[in-house]
Amino acid sequence: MTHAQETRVLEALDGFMIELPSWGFADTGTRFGKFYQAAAASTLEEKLADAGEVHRLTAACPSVAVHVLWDFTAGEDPTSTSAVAAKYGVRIGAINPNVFQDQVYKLGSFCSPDPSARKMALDHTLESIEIGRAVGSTLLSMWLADGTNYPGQDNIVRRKRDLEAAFKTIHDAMPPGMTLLVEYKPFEPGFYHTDIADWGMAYVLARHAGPHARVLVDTGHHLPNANIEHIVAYLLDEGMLGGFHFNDKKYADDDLELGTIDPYAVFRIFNVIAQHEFDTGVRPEIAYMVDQSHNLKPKIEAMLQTVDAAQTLFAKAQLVDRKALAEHQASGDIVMAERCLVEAYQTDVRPLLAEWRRAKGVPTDPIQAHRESGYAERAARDRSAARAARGEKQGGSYA
Ligand code: PSV
Ligand code: MN
Repeated sequence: MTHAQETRVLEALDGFMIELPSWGFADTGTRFGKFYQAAAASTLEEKLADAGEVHRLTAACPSVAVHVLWDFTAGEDPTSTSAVAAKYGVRIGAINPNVFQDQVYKLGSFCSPDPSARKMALDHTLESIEIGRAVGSTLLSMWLADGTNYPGQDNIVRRKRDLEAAFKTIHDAMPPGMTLLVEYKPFEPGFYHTDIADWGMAYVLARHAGPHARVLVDTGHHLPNANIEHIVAYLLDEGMLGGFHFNDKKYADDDLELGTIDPYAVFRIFNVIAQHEFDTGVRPEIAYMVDQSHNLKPKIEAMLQTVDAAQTLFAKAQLVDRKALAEHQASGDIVMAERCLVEAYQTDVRPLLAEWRRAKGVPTDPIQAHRESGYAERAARDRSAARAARGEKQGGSYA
């Protein structure tokens, strides 16, 4: 590796910050059951503490995405949350309104045929914007569970138009500097159609909403074999890529740690981002966020695995010889063009990542350092006691 390549990787890592999801530190499960961990976070403070631990060990995760209904108590002053976050060395990132949990949303939120459901979703989202304003957040992440389960269940175009109108109102209610991120998903819980099924629909809705709306790509929200980097390249070229929700999947929205199943696919996504930066000379503004729930692994370790995978694959993508690649592409030398990608992907960047971590004053092996710190054991002990004091259900033992 040349000195110039090393410098490029180290600088790229400096600009590659990854937001953690508060919900990734809590006990979650599948619809078949939940396996409790004594160290899992229950309160927002515990979630922020865990996120702070990940940031302390990586220097790469300074912000935390929050889910309004899961994290905030109605009537509570949200600004106190910023202070709690600061206590743990992090800040509040994307605000995620929750318009899918209440009984009223049985037929949808903004797309529901029931005007009271549409109103409740809008009111909640407008309140979420106020929370975002209070905590200084610059991102409003919208994912809807809206969809239908049977052909003929509802009028798809009526739903689209109601959604467009809602997003326009939401967009215009945002304070300056806030971006609306529109997330898509082709399935679940709607199994016939979802109202924002793919990036094209998210793009159209974001465009209709106004200039401060972008598309959010959740890597788990695609049908099998979708070419995600192609989608990312298009959105980047259109100036419409807002951010990512990182996770990996074998089948559907499995919420596995990034790169556990298909690391080359993640590399290819980072490759198109690096290519865009090379072509335009501008580093695109992208909100890199994790969206995972860890049902079996210890949550902090799972998060550390994702951060490590993201940094490793991001670093590799910086090593593609873009000049040679352009020449091979122009001359139609497919084999050599592909080799440019594969060689970068196969380069061992671990020593360089270790160098970056040493320069930041963080451990070169964050998982090992976390295990040695005793944090998990302390959290298990203290949180079990706290849950017992609150009369809440106890989790199982910390594995
Ligand atoms: C939905 O599957 C999703 O990806 C959305 O981003 C939600 O906010 C998140 O998961 C948590 O349920
Ligand atoms: Mn998501």
